[in-house]
Amino acid sequence: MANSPPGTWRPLLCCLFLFLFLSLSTTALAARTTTRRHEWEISYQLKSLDCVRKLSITINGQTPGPTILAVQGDTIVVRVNNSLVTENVAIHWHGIRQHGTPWADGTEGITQCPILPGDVFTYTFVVDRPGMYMYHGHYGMQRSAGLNGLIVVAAMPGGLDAEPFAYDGEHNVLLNDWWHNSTYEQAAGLASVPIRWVGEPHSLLINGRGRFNCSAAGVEEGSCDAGLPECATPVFAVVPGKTYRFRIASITSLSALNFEIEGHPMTVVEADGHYVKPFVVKNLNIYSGETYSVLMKADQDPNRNYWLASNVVSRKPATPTATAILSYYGGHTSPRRAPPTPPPSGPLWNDTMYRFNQSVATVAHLADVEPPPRTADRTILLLNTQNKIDGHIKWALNNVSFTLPHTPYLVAMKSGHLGAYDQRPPPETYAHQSYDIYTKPTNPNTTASDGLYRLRFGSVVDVVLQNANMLDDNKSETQPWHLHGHDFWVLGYGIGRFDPAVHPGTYNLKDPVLKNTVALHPYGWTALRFKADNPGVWAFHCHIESHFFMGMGIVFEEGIESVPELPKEIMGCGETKGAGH
Ligand SMILES: *[C@@H]1O[C@H](CO)[C@@H](O)[C@H](O)[C@H]1NC(C)=O
Ligand SMILES: *[C@@H]1O[C@H](CO)[C@@H](O)[C@H](O)[C@H]1NC(C)=O
Ligand SMILES: *[C@@H]1O[C@H](CO)[C@@H](O)[C@H](O)[C@H]1NC(C)=O
Ligand SMILES: *[C@@H]1O[C@H](CO)[C@@H](O)[C@H](O)[C@H]1NC(C)=O
Ligand SMILES: *[C@@H]1O[C@H](CO)[C@@H](O)[C@H](O)[C@H]1NC(C)=O
Ligand SMILES: *[C@@H]1O[C@H](CO)[C@@H](O)[C@H](O)[C@H]1NC(C)=O
Ligand SMILES: *[C@@H]1O[C@H](CO)[C@@H](O)[C@H](O)[C@H]1NC(C)=O
Ligand SMILES: *[C@@H]1O[C@H](CO)[C@@H](O)[C@H](O)[C@H]1NC(C)=O
Ligand SMILES: [Cu+2]
Repeated sequence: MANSPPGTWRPLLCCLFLFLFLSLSTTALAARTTTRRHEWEISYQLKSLDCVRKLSITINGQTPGPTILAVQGDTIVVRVNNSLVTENVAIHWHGIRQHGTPWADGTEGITQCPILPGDVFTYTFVVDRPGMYMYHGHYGMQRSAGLNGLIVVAAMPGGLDAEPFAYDGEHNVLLNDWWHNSTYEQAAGLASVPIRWVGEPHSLLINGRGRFNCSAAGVEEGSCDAGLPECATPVFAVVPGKTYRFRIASITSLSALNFEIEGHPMTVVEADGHYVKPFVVKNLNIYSGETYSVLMKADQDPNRNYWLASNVVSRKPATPTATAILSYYGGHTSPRRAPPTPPPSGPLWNDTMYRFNQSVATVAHLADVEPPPRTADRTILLLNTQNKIDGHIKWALNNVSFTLPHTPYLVAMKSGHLGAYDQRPPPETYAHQSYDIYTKPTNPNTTASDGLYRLRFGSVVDVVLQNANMLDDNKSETQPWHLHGHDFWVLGYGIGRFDPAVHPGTYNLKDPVLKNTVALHPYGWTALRFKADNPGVWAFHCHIESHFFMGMGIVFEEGIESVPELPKEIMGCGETKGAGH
C-alpha cells in the first residue's frame, strides 16, 4: 500500500472494502443461503386480466409474473430472454439495494443499456433483508403493460431480522391499475400537443385480476368475456381464529389506493421491508411503489364471506372498486359466493389529512429502530412543478425536467464518456422564500436536462420534496417518490411551504421509519435522509409511470470510483456501441 502512487490507494481501498463486503455477505451466510435461479422469457401475449382482451407483456406467459420466493441472504439469478421481438426491455428489482451489484438495478439509461430483442441478460443480486419487494419493467412504460411481480424474502430463521410479531399464515396481495389502451398509445398521447392524458384506469386489479363491465360503452364486440377464469374474483381463504399476515404491494401506474378487508381491522407491522410500530387501521392507504404487511385476525362469523376491496384515493375516482373475497374454511357458504353486503367504498378520496395522518403514524418498531445521523452534510430542496416545453406538458424538479441519456450513466462515468450527459449539475434549491406553491407557475416554461447530482461517498444527504400547484387552478397531486439503491429515513411531513429555518427542528430523529418509497402529499413537503454509501448511479423519481415519463425524476451518483469493472453485457448502446453486444 505504501508503495502505491498517491491518489490510487483510496479507490483501491474502496474496492477492497466492496470486495470484503461482498465476500462477507456471501461467505458468512454461505452455510445457510441458497442461489435461486430463474429462467424468464418475456413476450407479448393476449391477456384478459379484467375480462377485456389486451396485448400484455408476460413472463413465461404470466402477468403478473412469477413471485420470487427467497430467504434473506439468498442470491437471486434471473436469466431474462427478451422475446418481445420488436422491443427492448429492462427489469428493476424494486426495494433491493444492490450493494456491490449496481449494474443489476435494471434501470435502462441509468445502470444498463436495454436488453435487445432476441438477447439474453442475466441479473444476479443478493436479497440481504427480509420483506416484500417487487420487480417491474424500467424501460419506457413497460411496467404498465403488465411486466411486474412480487419478491417475498423471508427472514433468516433465528436471525437478527426475525419478525417482532407472530402469525399463523400469510397471503400476498399485489394491487394494480389497468388500462385497455396500449402503453404506446399512452406514451404518444403524453408526448402530444395538446396532451392526451392517460386518464383514470379502466380497472383496478388484485393479484392481476379485475372485472370490467362487458356491457359498458366502448367495449369492442367479442373482446370482453366475464366468464373467463383469468378474470375470476380471487379468493383468500382463512382458518377461523387464526392470525394472518397480508403482504400488500402497489405497483400502480397512476393511482393511489386504499385497501380494506371488510369487517377486519388490520394492524400495520411492516413497510418497505422494515418493521413499524404497530398501529391499527380500518383501511390502508398505499401509494405506487410501497409495500406493507398487516396482521388480521380471522375472528368474524365464518358462515359468510367478506370483501377485500381496493379503491382509488387522492384523484377523483372514475374506476369501479376492485374486489376479492375473504372466505373462512369450514364456514357454511361457498368460497366464491359474493358477500351479502356492498363492497367497501373506502374513505373520501379527497380527505388528504386522513392519508397524511397514516404517513405520520408510520414510525420504526421499537425493536427495529436505527437512528439516523443527527445532521446532514448536504441538503437538496426539490420543488415539484408541472411545466411546459414547447407546449408539451412536463414535470420538473427545481425547474429542470429530467430526460434519460442514451448512454447509461454508470457506463458513461466508468468509461469517461463525459459527452454522454449534461455535465452541469442540476440546482440544489429553488426560490423557497418567494415561490408561491398555491398558484400556477407564472411562467410554465422549463428546460430539459440529463444532468445528475454527484454525492460525496459516505456523506449524509437530506432531500426535501416540496409539492406545489399544477398548471390547473387549485390542483396539487400526491407524488410517490422512490429511491433506488438505498432506504431513507422519513424525517417529517408537512402541509404547506417548507421553511428550512423552522421545519428541520420538528424532524423525527428518534424513531423514523426507513423506506424506499414515500408520499409527497398535495401542497405538502416530505423530508428524507440517507447515507450515500452504495457505490453506483441511482434513480430517484416519482413512481407514477407517466410522471417519470414526463420528466419527474433525478439521478444520484456516489462512489463511482469504487465500482469494480462493469459487466460487458450492460453496454452496447449510445457511446458504448461496439462494447458488449
Ligand atoms: C429465447 O426464447 C426463445 C423462444 O422460446 C428461444 O427460441 C431462444 O432459443 C431463447 N434464447 C436463448 C438464448 O435462450
Ligand atoms: C384510449 O382508447 C380510447 C378508445 O379507443 C380512446 O378514446 C382514448 O382516446 C384512448 N386514450 C388515450 C390516452 O390514448
Ligand atoms: C354495466 O353497464 C351497463 C350499460 O351501461 C349497465 O346497464 C349495467 O348496470 C352495468 N352493470 C354493472 C354491474 O355495473
Ligand atoms: C371531496 O369531493 C367531493 C366529491 O367527490 C365533494 O363533494 C367534496 O366537497 C370534496 N371535499 C373537499 C374537502 O374538497
Ligand atoms: C389527523 O390527526 C389529527 C391529530 O391527531 C387529528 O386531530 C385529526 O382529526 C386527524 N384527521 C383525520 C382526517 O383523520
Ligand atoms: C413559453 O414558450 C413558448 C414557446 O414554446 C412561448 O411561445 C411562450 O411565449 C413562452 N412563455 C413565456 C411566459 O415565456
Ligand atoms: C424556469 O426556466 C425557464 C426557462 O429557463 C424560465 O423561463 C422560467 O422563468 C423558470 N421558472 C422558474 C420558476 O424559475
Ligand atoms: C381556488 O381556491 C381559492 C381559495 O379556496 C378560491 O378563492 C379560488 O376561487 C379558487 N380558484 C378557482 C379557479 O377555483
Ligand atoms: Cu408524480
